[in-house]
Amino acid sequence: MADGSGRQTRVTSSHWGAFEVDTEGDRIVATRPFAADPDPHDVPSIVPAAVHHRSRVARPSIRKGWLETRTREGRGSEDFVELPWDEALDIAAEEIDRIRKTHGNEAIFGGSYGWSSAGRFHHAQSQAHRFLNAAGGYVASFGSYSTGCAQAIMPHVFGVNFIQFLYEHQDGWPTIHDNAETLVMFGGINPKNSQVSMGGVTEHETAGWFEKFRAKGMRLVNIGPQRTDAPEGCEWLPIRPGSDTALMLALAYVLEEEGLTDHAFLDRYTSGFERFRPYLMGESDGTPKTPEWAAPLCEADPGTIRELARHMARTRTMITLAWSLQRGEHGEQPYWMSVVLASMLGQIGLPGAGVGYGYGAIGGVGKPLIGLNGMTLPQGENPVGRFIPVARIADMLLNPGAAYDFNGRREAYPDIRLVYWAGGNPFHHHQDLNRLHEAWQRPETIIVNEPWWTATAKRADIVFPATTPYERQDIGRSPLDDYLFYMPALIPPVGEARDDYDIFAGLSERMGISETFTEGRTSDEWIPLLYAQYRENAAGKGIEVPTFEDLQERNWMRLPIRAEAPNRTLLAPFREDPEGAPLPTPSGKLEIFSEVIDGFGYADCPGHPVWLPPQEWLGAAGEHPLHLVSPQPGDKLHSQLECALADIEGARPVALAIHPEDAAARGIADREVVKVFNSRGACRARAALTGDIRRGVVAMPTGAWFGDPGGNIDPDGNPNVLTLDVGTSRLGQGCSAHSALVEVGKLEA
Ligand SMILES: Nc1nc2c(c(=O)[nH]1)N[C@H]1C(S)=C(S)[C@@H](COP(=O)(O)OP(=O)(O)OC[C@H]3O[C@@H](n4cnc5c(=O)[nH]c(N)nc54)[C@H](O)[C@@H]3O)O[C@H]1N2
Ligand SMILES: Nc1nc2c(c(=O)[nH]1)N[C@H]1C(S)=C(S)[C@@H](COP(=O)(O)OP(=O)(O)OC[C@H]3O[C@@H](n4cnc5c(=O)[nH]c(N)nc54)[C@H](O)[C@@H]3O)O[C@H]1N2
Ligand SMILES: [Mo]
Repeated sequence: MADGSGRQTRVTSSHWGAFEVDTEGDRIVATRPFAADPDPHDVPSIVPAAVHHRSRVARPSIRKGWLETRTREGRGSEDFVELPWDEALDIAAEEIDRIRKTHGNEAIFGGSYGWSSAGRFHHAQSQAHRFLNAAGGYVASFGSYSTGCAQAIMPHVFGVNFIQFLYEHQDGWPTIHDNAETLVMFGGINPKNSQVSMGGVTEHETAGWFEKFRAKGMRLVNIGPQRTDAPEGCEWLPIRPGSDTALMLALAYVLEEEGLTDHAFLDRYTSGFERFRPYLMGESDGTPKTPEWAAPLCEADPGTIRELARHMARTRTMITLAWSLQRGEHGEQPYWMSVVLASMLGQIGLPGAGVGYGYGAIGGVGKPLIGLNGMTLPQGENPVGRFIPVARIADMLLNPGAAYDFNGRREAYPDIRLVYWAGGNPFHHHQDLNRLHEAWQRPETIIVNEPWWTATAKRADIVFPATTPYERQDIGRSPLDDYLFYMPALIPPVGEARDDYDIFAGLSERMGISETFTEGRTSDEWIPLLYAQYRENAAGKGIEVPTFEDLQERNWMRLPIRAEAPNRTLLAPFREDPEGAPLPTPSGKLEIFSEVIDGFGYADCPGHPVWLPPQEWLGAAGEHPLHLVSPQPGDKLHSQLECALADIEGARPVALAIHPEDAAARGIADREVVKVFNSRGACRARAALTGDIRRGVVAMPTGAWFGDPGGNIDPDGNPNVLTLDVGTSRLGQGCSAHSALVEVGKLEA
């Protein structure tokens, strides 16, 4: 709507939900919550300051030393030279051509991991992949930082890919509400994290469901290092991070010891319990996994463990695991063991019972919706066909040609000469950033499309300024949400920014691959075309969506796709008829023992779930005695919008939650700026004393922009200067961000 003052208000969508935006001329001036959101949050309020921030990349920029002599030296410290678009595109196209002709396309790393922005067409990572495919392919990456480890292990257990499991098996909130009596939440369920969803979540419901759970008298148990990982009013069992498998084993032991195991379920629906049981009971290794055995490992009282096991067996119980549990060393084990525990309870496949993953991790999990496909820009074929597990990037760059294991395959790391990144911030998301900084010196050329001068952009050789979603039109839609948005171009591009599509179109033209990349279309021609396909798909499912022009006019609409019944297409039919609807596993059943995994011969992930302590956890604490967890930030998405948040007086360095007794032992006062350190690095943080974190654990959110390389102290507090860069195991090779030991001390010390 326009009013007399020239101010306009429209709605747009983002990963953190829809919001109203006021513009005046070429500026965003204010934002307001979207009216239909029952639980909006204030992330959008920082958008105006971030979009017009001084840290926007104004013009195409090439690092001075690279421009002059193509030297790799100076990444992260040297100045950039601004160039006109044509010149910069000529240089970049020539360089990509040189690399692919000299070294082949397997010398190009284009995994380009990252969340980019919401909006179906201008999804930067998809654009980068389509471009690199048109150019002859690239080395890709498997899985996500979010769930890479689960994506590798869980198909062995359930037979389907993990993402499909999340959305096709897991019960919706209404089913849990109507049926579950007990919710046992490993790592909690945090409404703060469900503010966010890939592509946007419009109605934030998680907090509301917990109010209903409490009103109904459900027993809600939060198991993990922070009380605040679950809404208020939940019981809290503050176990050590990384010890969940030990606790689950002890719960399983009690079931078996007290005759509470559902053996009929195990016989009918699972395979391999007889191979697991001797381990559980200690017959194979001399160590029965009793509550007394687990007590010192997870620091939970044996009586509490026994009581919880009996209660879980007596009531309809849903076990949930945060994704964080598999972002730690041996993250495969709690995920696999949770299936064994739920199987022993015998409730898998019943409504509101069994096991589920990532409720609360992102807003869409638990929303029962009818799936609607479409609105995806085709990415073409990747002729290279090589990939690395996503979190193994530093290993790859540091060790070209070296062999590594992944999920039964033995591969060699490719020799990467050129890295192209669009829509991600590896100097936010990767572990042990000082190590990544070293690895990052190896490629000949690094090209980054970015709206802002992030730590990654600053470490590139060529930086192309990209638009933000507020500067281009798009369609906002997520398969996990029941709203549809026309996202208008609210303001013109800031500085000389261009859409990723136009950047890649410009490169394609110069490389003679324009026809493959653009197919002769501009983005304004692609968007209505993809939308029309989506509309047709929806019509096929009996769902009417407006024409593109109508949607432009309406700005947004609610889709009638709430499913009445839960989306339980996998395990409910299996429970009903295990022979007729077997699981696509080798045994057709839930695999408690996996012959396939056993056949890999991995000591760090054997044929059934086992307790394997991480190399860094409280059970191994020495010189660095505190366990650092680095959860997702509540004030933003990852490192996005950080530039403007960091401007707020007193907001940086970021808060470090620490128990008052741990603080007192170090003479640290509340709000004091401290140094957090280990042998990998050091950063500043502001101590936040709280009894809501267990002793011995400190928590620091991700997302502060990484500052100085090398031995210096990172000023704003990026926890990834401290985290451990190892794979979860040879099976999953996921990221191990949550397994890290640190010490906290006075800043001047
Ligand atoms: N220690 C620790 N580390 C972690 C985690 C943890 O739990 N602990 N979690 C991990 C997880 S789960 C994840 S998913 C990752 C997230 O890591 P990332 O997804 O890499 O983080 P973002 O900050 O979202 O990075 C997106 C980047 O894309 C840019 N961008 C946005 N829109 C556009 C666009 O239209 N075009 C272009 N070219 N760029 C755009 C943004 O400015 C930003 O720099 O972090 C991981 N890192
Ligand atoms: N506001 C906001 N929400 C987000 C994001 C964001 O950046 N901002 N990012 C989104 C993304 S990409 C993802 S993948 C999800 C991630 O969702 P999750 O993986 O669920 O989230 P985390 O915040 O990493 O961790 C949740 C909690 O797990 C606990 N924890 C850590 N290690 C352990 C352990 O070993 N055992 C137990 N029991 N608990 C442990 C920590 O106390 C932590 O607070 O969040 C999404 N939601
Ligand atoms: Mo993630």
